[in-house]
Amino acid sequence: MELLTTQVAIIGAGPAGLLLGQLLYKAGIEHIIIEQRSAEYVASRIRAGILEQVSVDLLKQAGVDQHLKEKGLPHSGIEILTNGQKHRVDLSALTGGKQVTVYGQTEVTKDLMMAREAAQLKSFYEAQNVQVSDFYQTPKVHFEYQGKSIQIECDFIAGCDGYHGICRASVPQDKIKTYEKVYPFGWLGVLADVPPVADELIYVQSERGFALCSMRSETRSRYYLQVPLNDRVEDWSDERFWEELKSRLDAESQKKLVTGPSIEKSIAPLRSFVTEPMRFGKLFLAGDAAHIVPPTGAKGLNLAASDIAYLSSALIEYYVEGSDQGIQEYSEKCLQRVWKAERFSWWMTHLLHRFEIESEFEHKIKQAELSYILGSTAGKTTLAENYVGLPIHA
Ligand code: RFL
Ligand code: PHB
Repeated sequence: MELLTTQVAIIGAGPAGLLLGQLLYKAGIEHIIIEQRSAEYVASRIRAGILEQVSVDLLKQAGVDQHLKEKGLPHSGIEILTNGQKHRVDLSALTGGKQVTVYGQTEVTKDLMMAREAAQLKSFYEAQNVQVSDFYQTPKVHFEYQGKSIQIECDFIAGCDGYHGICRASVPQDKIKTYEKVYPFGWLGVLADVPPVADELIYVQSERGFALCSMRSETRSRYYLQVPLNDRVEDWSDERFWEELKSRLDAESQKKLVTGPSIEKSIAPLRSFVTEPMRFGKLFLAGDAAHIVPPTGAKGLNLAASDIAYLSSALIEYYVEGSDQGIQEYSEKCLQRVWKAERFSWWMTHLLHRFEIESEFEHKIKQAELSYILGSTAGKTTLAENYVGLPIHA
């Protein structure tokens, strides 16, 4: 068995793990990343598309904002379509000038991977049987790599291994509490090289269900449809997808919609999930390993980034200033922000989707709520404030 030592072992090379690695490297803290999939697989996953300013700032701090500055599309508003009418939520005007940036998670991941390669930082991709142990005393990570058995001894383990990872699963049952809500539908996502239907994102509430018109660039669109949970991708030809999307849009957007062959199509179930606490001795959970939000509020990737903001500064404080205050406070600080993003994501999901089980009364109340929100500056402000992202050190 090969024995290695490092300061921080990071499990998972998604955006959370890669961003943490880059911030630690910048601060001169030694770390190793262990990832179970191949680099190509990780780089090709199509997921989130909206970055809050907090996430953009963090990527800048990590020194990986070159492409983001060139290719990211700043957006100062979103549209909400209900009852065949579009209503603009002017994010900037309602939040004192804040905006969001359209920049795909795939690009964030690639930028971070390139920076990592340039700095020749140590990563093990395609690691098998990854296990973490002894994290209340002397943390260790074990795995197999290219037929060899490897053990890493470290000061801390960062569990950035997503919802299905092994870090959360390694915590003793009596030390962890989880909260969960599963929604009775999924999102069918399509990526296509066609110009977006509008300059801004359109969140669609319709009698046929939710839809979202998003984008990756001026020539690449990302569209989503609310679909029943048991639908399969094979049930949805491109033709059926475009027809259904069109039927949920307003007359102007129907005319403007440009269709074309899909280059990716997938169905994701919607879930709300929170783990408490987020630190177990010297094991930290961050990102999807600790919490999941339904994508309606565009918060998943941004929450992963804010966890990493807290975790990187806690570790820097520990190694550079010799203080463990940030480590002690990590879980509480993260969870305060996590629960607010959970609430917002749940609320947006509830407000904009069609629930088969809701009564006619509940449906009417929901329409009234949406109508109130969109007709009131106070209502729109609460939406805008949450959408652009709550402050990180509040
Ligand atoms: P990730 O991106 O899941 O990365 C975790 C990494 O850990 C690896 N891993 C392991 N490595 C070693 N050993 C093990 N035992 C391991 N088990 C797992 C995995 O291979 C992976 O590389 O988590 P991270 O870094 O916390 O980042 C979070 C974001 O990816 C996530 O919040 C968002 O993508 C959520 N999400 C979306 N968010 C949005 O804001 N908008 C979206 O449109 C959106 N679409 C999505 C999504 C998440 C999806 N998932 C998780 C199914 C669509 C999908 C399909
Ligand atoms: C996306 O572009 O993938 C996207 C945008 C906004 C959301 C969810 C997904 O709320």
